[in-house]
Amino acid sequence: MSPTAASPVILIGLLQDALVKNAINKYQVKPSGQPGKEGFIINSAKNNVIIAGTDNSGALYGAMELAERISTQGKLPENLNITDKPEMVMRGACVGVQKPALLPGRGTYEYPYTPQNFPWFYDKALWLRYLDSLASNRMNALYLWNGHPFASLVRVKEYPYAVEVDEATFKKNEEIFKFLTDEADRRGIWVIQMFYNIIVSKPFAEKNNLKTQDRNRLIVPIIADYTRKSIAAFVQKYPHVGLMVALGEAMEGVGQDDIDWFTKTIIPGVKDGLKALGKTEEPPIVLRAHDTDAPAVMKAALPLYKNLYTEAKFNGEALTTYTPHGAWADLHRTLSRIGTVQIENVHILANLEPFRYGSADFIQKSVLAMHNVYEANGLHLYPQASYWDWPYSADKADTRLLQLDRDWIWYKEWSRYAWNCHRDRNEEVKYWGNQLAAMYGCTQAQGEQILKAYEESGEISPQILRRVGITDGNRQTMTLGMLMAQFTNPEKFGLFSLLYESEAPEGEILSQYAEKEWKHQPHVGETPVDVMNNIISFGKKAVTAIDAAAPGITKNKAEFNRLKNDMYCYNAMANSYAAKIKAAVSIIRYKYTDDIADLEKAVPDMERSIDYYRELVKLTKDSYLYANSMQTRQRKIPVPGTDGTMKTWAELLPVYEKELANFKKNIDSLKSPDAKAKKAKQQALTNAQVNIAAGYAGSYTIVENARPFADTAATISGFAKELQGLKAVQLDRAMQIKQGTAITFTNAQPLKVLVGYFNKGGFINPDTWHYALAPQLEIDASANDFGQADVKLSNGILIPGQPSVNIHTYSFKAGTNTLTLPKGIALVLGFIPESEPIPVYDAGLSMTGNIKDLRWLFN
Ligand code: ADA
Repeated sequence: MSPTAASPVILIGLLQDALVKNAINKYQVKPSGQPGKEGFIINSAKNNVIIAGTDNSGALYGAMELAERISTQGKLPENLNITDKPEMVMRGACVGVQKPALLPGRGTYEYPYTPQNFPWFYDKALWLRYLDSLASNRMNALYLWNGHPFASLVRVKEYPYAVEVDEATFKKNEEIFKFLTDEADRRGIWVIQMFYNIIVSKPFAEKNNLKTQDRNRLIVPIIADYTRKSIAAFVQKYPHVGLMVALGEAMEGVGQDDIDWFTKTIIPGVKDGLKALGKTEEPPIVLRAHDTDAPAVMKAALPLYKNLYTEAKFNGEALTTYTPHGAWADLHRTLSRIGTVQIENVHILANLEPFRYGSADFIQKSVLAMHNVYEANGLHLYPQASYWDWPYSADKADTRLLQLDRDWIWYKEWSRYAWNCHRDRNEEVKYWGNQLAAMYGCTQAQGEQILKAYEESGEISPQILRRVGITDGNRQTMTLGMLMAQFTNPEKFGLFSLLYESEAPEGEILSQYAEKEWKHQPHVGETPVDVMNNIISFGKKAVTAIDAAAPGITKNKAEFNRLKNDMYCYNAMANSYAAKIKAAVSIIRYKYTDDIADLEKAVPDMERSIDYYRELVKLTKDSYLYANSMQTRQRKIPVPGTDGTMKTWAELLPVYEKELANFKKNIDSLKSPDAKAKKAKQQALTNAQVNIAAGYAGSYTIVENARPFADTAATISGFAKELQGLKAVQLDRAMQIKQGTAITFTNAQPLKVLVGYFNKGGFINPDTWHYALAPQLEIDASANDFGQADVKLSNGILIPGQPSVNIHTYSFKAGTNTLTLPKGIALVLGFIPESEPIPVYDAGLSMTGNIKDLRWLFN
């Protein structure tokens, strides 16, 4: 062939194809290596090109690689000799078939697949765009998340009534599901349907007089039978769809039931489906490590089923660090070492919502940590923001923006590093600079400035959350700010210690920092004051970089302006947080000094923090619809977000203004001699009228030496005065450990039940499993259904030899009700009228002493 020959021939095939083999021989092509699964070679053969994949996906990726090179170079590159394959074997993204708010009369995650609920689900053109973008990022999995998809997709002969969509919708669902799985398959993408246990459909629940979900439910035979048959029907209908299982949440906490449910219901369901089809090829099952003892479940399951994967959250429901360690890292490694593939779930990004995020540096380091620290080999990526509002972003625009477009760089960065994270950093700066220059029609240098803006701003939210945040969970929306009480007494807001122990570099939280300062001890690792200084500098640099790029923008100007506005938002947020951290350091110092001057010193910093917050209000009020996409009662921090409220900065501003006004007022009151030490008068709570159904161990009145358990000699040695004389329920400790607690009662008026939980420490500490786990929204989305999530009276009762006790309240309407508590010991301390306020404070009854509670200063 001569160089002047007509168009070059590009041969695309599989390595084992005869045509490919012949061409390789004929042109004496010597590939530079052996591509593995999903890999490919690209070689020049004279002026023709051979692309050979190990498999179909490899051939597809090889063709895409060549196309990209042609488009960057503007011509067919010469002398190609490329061998490539992905590092991570599973590279997937997820879409939530879920909504920002609950449907009327339904619980969390209960969203039937219908055109009313999810118009976008039936939009084929949108699916094709999304699948194309996944394929162009060489992603090979698409996860659909839903509580109970089966009643929208399959009909089970024995339970026809369980289907919860009408006939026309059922047909539509069949059609679109088939379309989606076929189209995904054509692009080398494997669809995986996720579901939670043990949720059942509404009609199924009503017919069988059950709840659709119940956190404290043990395995119920009819639900097991229905679930097994639903899974079998699903596998029969869609043998090429994988399943992803969350054993946690709507089932009694970690324990044997989880193992049984997986090995006696789910796996047999899949096998039944295969048997009915006469197939032996096992579809993959991904086991989530969420709210379950995944290593124990895997141990029991592997002898029964081979095609298993595990999955756990990378940094909880946030992005906080690329240096994870501690118990959470141990869990990931334990799962990886089972020998199956461990997939890293970049779950909801509760601290990034809603601003744009695109730090290639942070993301590359995170993927490196997935391999090196967690020993994992898969990625499961959530949308960058607005997960609950798919496909839309939170931007205010005449036509809503699609996440797919807005967050292109998020998907592209993660998938590029999932394919290969061992890339040279300098080259990466050039690569992304080039991508951004192409996107915005600017110079390479300006493209690199945009990358810089992303990378500087990309440190801000991770650092804030991991140093001063309350939780890695989506009950906190970090970009909306935090109350000062949450800085000074985070333990009163359900401080989630795993965030600090595993999902942050080694360092100190505010209280540790203050203690060390007071005792003149050296600091260890990253301190809140370091972060305070860092974020100010990151914010400034991000704004400078984006401003430097601005004059050169010739394409996608509207989007550039939104990105620029986000950089200004990051800067204002960083400054607002920094000033508040500074104020918090002085206020916490007051715990040691009792010197009002320390409080007064904090006032100007709090004022500055609010000034920056006002700026944030201005920057966001015309650009964002909301900060957080989960707009249910699960949202708790900075303030509860019930019924879609408290989701914008403008709504939060008066809260922060009020807290400052209260602070000033309380400083004044501290200064006036008669008001000093003014304490809320302690009044005993009133017993509500209630009839408790028979069958409980008995009742007792809260007095000193009362016995809370019928089967032990333990006695109460101290209690908050408010509890004096309350009629409590005496419980059977052994039964509580074995079965959990369920108390049925009838009340003519609405009431609250006082429940005491022992402070057992982190939820992954197996030494304390005999204590019931207090409500925890990180692993139980229903944990505030009765208003029980917050601690009301901390350290409220003392039983020698036991950990201190935090008292929560559960609200019930008039009628016959059942209080159900998880397995393990807990106290039921009485019933009070719903209208009676319960003081929220720390009674200090603990063996380890009181942590000074400063919350009152801001009320
Ligand atoms: C928590 C979180 C939920 C969901 C869940 C999960 O309960 O609040 O929104 O993300 O975890 O499935 O991991």
